[in-house]
Amino acid sequence: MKKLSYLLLTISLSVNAGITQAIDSVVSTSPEGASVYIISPVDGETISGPVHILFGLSGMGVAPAGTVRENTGHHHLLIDGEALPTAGQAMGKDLKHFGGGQTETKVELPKGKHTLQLILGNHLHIPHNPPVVSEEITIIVE
Ligand SMILES: [Cu+2]
Repeated sequence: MKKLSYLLLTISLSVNAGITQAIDSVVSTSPEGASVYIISPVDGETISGPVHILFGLSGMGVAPAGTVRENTGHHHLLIDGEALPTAGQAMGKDLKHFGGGQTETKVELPKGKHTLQLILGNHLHIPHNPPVVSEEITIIVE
């Protein structure tokens, strides 16, 4: 009986290890001090016409979606988002993905107040751990 329970314990430990490994392989870690930020426009800026947004990243590199490389990711833009994406899950269509490795974009926004925020995602569009998220800025389109 003692042998059997030892065997069961061994099996359950290796199953747990397998699950932890699977989670580790989809969520990428981010290095300490990594940050993403919106270079332009600046918080509170009033803009007429299309909004040209420049993305900044420090402490990490940009890599296209699908590219597995340590300490890299691609940008995701949240426009007028109410909540940040869920940790450990691929980001969906409520954000704009820049899977080609782009570091800027031009968007047409209706007149009024809008918020912009950047979130870095790994090769599978999953936020890093800890998440690399910019400050949310507010702009006015006229
Ligand atoms: Cu993505």
